[in-house]
Amino acid sequence: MKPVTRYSKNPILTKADVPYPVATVHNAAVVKYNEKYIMVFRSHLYNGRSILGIADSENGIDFKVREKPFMTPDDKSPYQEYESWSIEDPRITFIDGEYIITYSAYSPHGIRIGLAKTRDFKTVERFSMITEADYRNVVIFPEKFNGRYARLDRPHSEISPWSVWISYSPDLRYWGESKRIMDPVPYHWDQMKIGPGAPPIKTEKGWLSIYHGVFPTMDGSVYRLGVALHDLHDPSEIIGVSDDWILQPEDPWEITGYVHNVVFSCAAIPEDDGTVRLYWGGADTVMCTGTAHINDLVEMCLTKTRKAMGN
Ligand code: BMA
Repeated sequence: MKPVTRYSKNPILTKADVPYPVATVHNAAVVKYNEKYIMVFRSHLYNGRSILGIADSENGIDFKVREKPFMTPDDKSPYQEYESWSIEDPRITFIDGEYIITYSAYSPHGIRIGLAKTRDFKTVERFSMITEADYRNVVIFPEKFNGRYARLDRPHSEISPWSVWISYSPDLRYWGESKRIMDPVPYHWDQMKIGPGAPPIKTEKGWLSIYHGVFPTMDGSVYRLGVALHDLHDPSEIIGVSDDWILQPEDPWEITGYVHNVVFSCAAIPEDDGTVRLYWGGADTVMCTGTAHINDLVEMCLTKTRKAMGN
């Protein structure tokens, strides 16, 4: 069984749909806003650096890109210094009446995570840089735990494996009580590094987290997607991780592109019918979508399970 059914007319968004010059459209955040869908997507400019565009959709599949980019590297202190190269890979969580956007900020000082807020997707305000260098893949849970926000992220390190960590915050600005909670597994599809993908989805059996895993081959790295289930009350506890991936590069636009053999997700939207609509970038070049049954993904975590650490 393939847990994810690809949309038959993928890719759903490409550079041809963007009314200003870009080389790619990929790694997008998608959220529901006023019963519609909004996509905030990454694009490479022709100088190789990335900005964030924005697109609207009635059905989550057909998106219309707005005339102007949504976010570009800031030209004001204190953000300018840390975003001067690029802003990339947004994730969006709706919590406390606001849409919280986290994104990777690239500069000569490394990769930090910026946090910005919007209520209407017309204006957006930067709130804080929430990590030092070098982090990526920050996703914020859509609920608080004992009054505190929680996030998953993935620090880089020369020493330990590139694992998933959790941290907490009273105010979205100051983060702490950081703890490593999930490791890559040697000689498995995600042995080289793992990183949070979409903000976690609440299910009856736990928080479902879609993450990416990377395997090094003689032909470069292969990016796939997997699933993990976190305890509903204590998200630092992982109930189970599916030993099998849920999606790997198979379509031509996932196998070939700017970076070949990549499916990379920053968004998944639970729908009322028990499915989840997944979004992923194909080969760092185009945006794709597909659906899965939430119960199937949860079952994979519970029955094809492996431990989150110590394998
Ligand atoms: C990661 C990030 C992602 C990208 C992926 C595959 O390290 O840079 O933005 O999609 O590599 O190139």
